[in-house]
Amino acid sequence: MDNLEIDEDTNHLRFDWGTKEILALFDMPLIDLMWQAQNIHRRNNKYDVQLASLFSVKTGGCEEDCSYCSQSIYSSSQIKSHPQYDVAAVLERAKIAKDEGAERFCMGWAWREIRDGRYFDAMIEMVKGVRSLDMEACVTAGMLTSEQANRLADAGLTAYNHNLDTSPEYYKNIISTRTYQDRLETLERIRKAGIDICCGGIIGLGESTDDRASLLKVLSNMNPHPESVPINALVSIEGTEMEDSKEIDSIEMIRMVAIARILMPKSKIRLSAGRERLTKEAQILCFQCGANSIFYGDELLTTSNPSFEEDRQLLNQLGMKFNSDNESSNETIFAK
Ligand code: SAM
Ligand code: DTB
Ligand code: SF4
Repeated sequence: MDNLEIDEDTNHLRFDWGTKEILALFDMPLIDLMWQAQNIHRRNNKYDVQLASLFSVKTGGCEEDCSYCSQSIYSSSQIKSHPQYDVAAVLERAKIAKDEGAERFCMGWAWREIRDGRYFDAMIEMVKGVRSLDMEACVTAGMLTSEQANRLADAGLTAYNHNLDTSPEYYKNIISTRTYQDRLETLERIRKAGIDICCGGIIGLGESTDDRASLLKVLSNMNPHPESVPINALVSIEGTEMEDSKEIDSIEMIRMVAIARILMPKSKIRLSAGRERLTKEAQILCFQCGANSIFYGDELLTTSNPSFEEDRQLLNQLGMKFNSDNESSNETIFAK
């Protein structure tokens, strides 16, 4: 890919995608759609993949009622809940993730919102510690105030993950303890503080194609686009309201990734939850038409993910570089 010309001109990025146009993409024959997405991907990005490691700093006991989530107090899922880990334990995990080859360390808290005090102070120390390991730091911990966003920015936080999950229209069917507007307001505070936005959604919640198009419209009408866009497939967890949901077909994941790539040419599109259910071939098609980031590590928050070894083997087979800013370390890690 060394001779690849990356398009530095961002003026062509669009922030006015309309629902009809997006629905037309959903109606396109898959092969044509993939061709279009691949072209856009090639013009705008190197063919590499960002490895992001995820660690649950505080698990369970969340006051929100997200119907897919095992960490909600409204679910009866049998998970290993634990209070917030201390700073040293989290940084030890970050170091392991770095040694395994991760570029970004994402930390999750099962909170409706961050409260000020010793837990928030510890979060700030974790962010500083991860940054001093020369890794990108991402936090996901629910709603936050402008002051908190500014403190996180001062600590060097790279990105804040705050998903919209689904369309504004379908949202109330999934969550009743907060509104879409609450979510948008937190996203605005993150942006104003100068922190990158990581914002995406879930497919497989029983939503329609219109809902998927509507979610992608909200994301692609943000200016600037979210720097990263996680696309999750529902992992139906026993004890949640969604435990009996039907698994999505991998083709729906490929289509969602391809359309996200067309609408947001330069964002990192992250293949997130549900990747364990995708065959190698389905993942390859996702990479081909635009996915350029994965969660890397044996666990997500309360569910499993492909192992480091499996992912290393897959990336090796594909000859795919990872962590573009850190190319010199690739060979060492690939050789393991
Ligand atoms: N509490 C914070 C929040 O909701 O923003 C942070 C953690 S929360 C678990 C992060 C995201 O993970 C959710 O917004 C949702 O998109 C995704 N997620 C949670 N459970 C999932 C599941 N069972 N399947 C797929 N995605 C899931
Ligand atoms: C995101 O979009 N997906 C990740 C991360 N951001 C925090 C979380 C996936 C959670 C999957 C279900 C679980 O492990 O509990
Ligand atoms: Fe809480 Fe986040 Fe789970 Fe919703 S998705 S219940 S906010 S941890």
